[in-house]
Amino acid sequence: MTRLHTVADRFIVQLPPNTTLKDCGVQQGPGALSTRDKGRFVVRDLSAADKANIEKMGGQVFENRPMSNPSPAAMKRLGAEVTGITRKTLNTRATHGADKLHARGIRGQGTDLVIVDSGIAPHPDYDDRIEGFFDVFAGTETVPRDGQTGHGTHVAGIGGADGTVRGMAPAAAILGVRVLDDRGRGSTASVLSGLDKAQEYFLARGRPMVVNLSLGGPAGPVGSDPLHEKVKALRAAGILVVAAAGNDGPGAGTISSPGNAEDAVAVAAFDTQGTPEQTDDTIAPFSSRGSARDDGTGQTDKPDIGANGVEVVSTFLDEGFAALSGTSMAAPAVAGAAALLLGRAQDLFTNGRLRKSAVELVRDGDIQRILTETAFDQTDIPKTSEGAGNLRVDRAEALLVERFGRERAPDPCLKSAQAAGPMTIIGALNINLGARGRRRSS
Ligand SMILES: [Ca+2]
Ligand SMILES: [Ca+2]
Repeated sequence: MTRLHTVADRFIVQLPPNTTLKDCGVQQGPGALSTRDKGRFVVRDLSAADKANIEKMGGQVFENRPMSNPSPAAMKRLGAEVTGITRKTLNTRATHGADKLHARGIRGQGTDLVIVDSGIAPHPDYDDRIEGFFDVFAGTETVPRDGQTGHGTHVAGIGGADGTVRGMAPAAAILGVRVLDDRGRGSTASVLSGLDKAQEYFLARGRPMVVNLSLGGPAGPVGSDPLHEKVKALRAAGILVVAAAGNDGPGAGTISSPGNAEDAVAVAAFDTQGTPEQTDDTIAPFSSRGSARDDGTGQTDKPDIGANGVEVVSTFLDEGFAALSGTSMAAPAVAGAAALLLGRAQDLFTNGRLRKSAVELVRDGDIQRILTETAFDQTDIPKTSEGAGNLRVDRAEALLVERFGRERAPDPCLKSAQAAGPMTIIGALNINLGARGRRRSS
């Protein structure tokens, strides 16, 4: 087993184009943790001389920082049974307008929702829709599982459960990528490996994709964070990345990485106050805040948007349920909403009724703009707390169609040429694992 979560004495190297470690005078040896270099990132031990050589050749050396789910102290587990819990945020779907889209058959079908987290425990509310599960520590596909925290299981349910709990995108395929260990610990390197895997899934499956990152670590200066570049690369490929803002509020400048990445959609946590209207919602005190002044950490325009993040009921370990609080719970509401929009967009596009494909809408920043422009903005809550405001996916869908819809189908020849464009299937992975495989064989 590799030890990607171990951060001491490990470095992340970004090599210059067409350059190997050997070219930089660094010998491959037992210190190499990963030769994964799709993003030209390599993780390994380095001596001071190695570092100097790499930098001399035009490469960059970054620290491998600890990453985890936002502080569990700000998350409350209220119970393992959904029955008997009359939680105020059972209505996450309704308050964000997802119910209206579900009623019209817009349920995220045809999209992939990737939960990059502590794992996903099998659960009857989404079991048969986990279409892939990769463990970066094992370096391989495995059966779906979660660590002791149950964190990823809870996050997955908010995004895509369809049972006792119904998530935002109940028909999206769920892909699990485990980047935090049994105790919820990971590193920049494990998250980078997880994002590499998401990109592999994207290329293999050729479907619109949203990646949810309900995790983070301390934010450093923008140029010192390889996660920022990785997120940018995913966006450029047409993959939307949604990240928790962090649970380090209410102080200013507390957005964590990778939520502070320019190309990530950073999500703040709202408290619904137990009512379906968003007019009385407040920002949770723990929700990380951006900063009004540019401090070099990319926090001036963060967070981007907010969603329910207090006492959110979702799936949990042992096929149970729990109510948890955190920006970790708000992020998958936005990720699921994005899956609804992307599924809708791709459906309209393939029928010649939309001018852009789902991938183009992500790549060009349109999905993010549509989500933020339609968010419910409370004038008395500052942008550094709520970003553009509270998620309203029903209004976002309307704006999507208004802005990019077309009256008539285009010339069929042109349409097929466009459809063959940006999403090309270049390979296939063995991705049918776990419950899906079991069900098929039973
Ligand atoms: Ca409310
Ligand atoms: Ca506001």
